[in-house]
Amino acid sequence: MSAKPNSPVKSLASFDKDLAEISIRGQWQYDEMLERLIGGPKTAALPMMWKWDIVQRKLMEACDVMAESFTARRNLSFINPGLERGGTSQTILAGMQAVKPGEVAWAHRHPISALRFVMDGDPKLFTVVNGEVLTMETNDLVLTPAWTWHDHHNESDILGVWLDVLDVPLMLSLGQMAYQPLGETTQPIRAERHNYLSERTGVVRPLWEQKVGGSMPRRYPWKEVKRQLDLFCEGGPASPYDDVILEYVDPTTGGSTLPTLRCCVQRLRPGFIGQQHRRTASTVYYVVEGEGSTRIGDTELHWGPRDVFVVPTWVWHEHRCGAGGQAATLFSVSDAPLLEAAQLYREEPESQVGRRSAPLPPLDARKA
Ligand code: 1HN
Repeated sequence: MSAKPNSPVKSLASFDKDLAEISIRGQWQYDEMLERLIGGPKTAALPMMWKWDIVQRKLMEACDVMAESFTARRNLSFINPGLERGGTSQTILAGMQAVKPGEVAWAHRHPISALRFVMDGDPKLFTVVNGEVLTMETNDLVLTPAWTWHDHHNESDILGVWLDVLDVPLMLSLGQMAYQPLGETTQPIRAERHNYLSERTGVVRPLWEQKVGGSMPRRYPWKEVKRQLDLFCEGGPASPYDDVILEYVDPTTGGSTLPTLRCCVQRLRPGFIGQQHRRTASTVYYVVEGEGSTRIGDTELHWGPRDVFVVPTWVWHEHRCGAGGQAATLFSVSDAPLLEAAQLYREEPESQVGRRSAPLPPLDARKA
């Protein structure tokens, strides 16, 4: 006796509907998506640029429209039109914030890790982080790690402006979003500077104390960063993709500035034409100085001072220094540390991170 052919009692589509009604989905419903993702990761994020002249005009308008900053920050966030959840990339939200003289952006905290790269700074512009005053001078980097209390103060007579970079879309996708306003404008400031935790992560520390680490208030003064950047630009091989690129480090771990975000500063020296590469990390760039262009997939972006652009996940891209004979300096933030923790960080055609060994002592180098 031959086996009876399997005659379906209902169509697969109506079976799928039955399953949906009881909150179940057959794995086959992922087939189409998985097929589309061959060769991925593929992101819906688009290569995008926000030009400073346009953003500046809107920031000025925001100063009129939104008279006082109060709890809400006068922040204009850069939204990638390819992404449904918002965000500049899949994991990162970047934007620019203006604080008028005399204003305070009220104290609050959240699980979002954030950082500020100062555009128009002053010794009297500062953010208080967990009771510690972090001065915001031009091109300084200031961290507000996850769950740290922070409020911004402008006691100068200039309009304070900075780039905000936060891991908002990541926190949203992890379901970790939360918010805690302090309920007062300002948090208490530590009375004595010698009690600052951030004074324990420099080149010396109190021997009688336990080591500190983790989410710390931290400022990276531009003066120090620039000194090292200038130094490494003096010669020697750099990255064929990024030229002279330096990572901001957490001095307590030697790793990235924040658990989810890596900050870098790079200088494309005059005449630099970068090779093409791609990374699983997404990266937001801020142009500190100079001009140049970045080709991202089929999109060519010509950038100048204070422009912001985003290189999405796994898209081939290449940087070029502008033709004017001036170097270009870029500050960038990526989600690389997060991907590294999940063992998902990859680069093609090769990994440039930690590729070379540090210089040998001159005596050993002579023998090598
Ligand atoms: C935030 O808390 C700040 O603290 C700036 O200055 C921008 C964008 C989205 C969500 C929270 C700030 C922000 C933000």
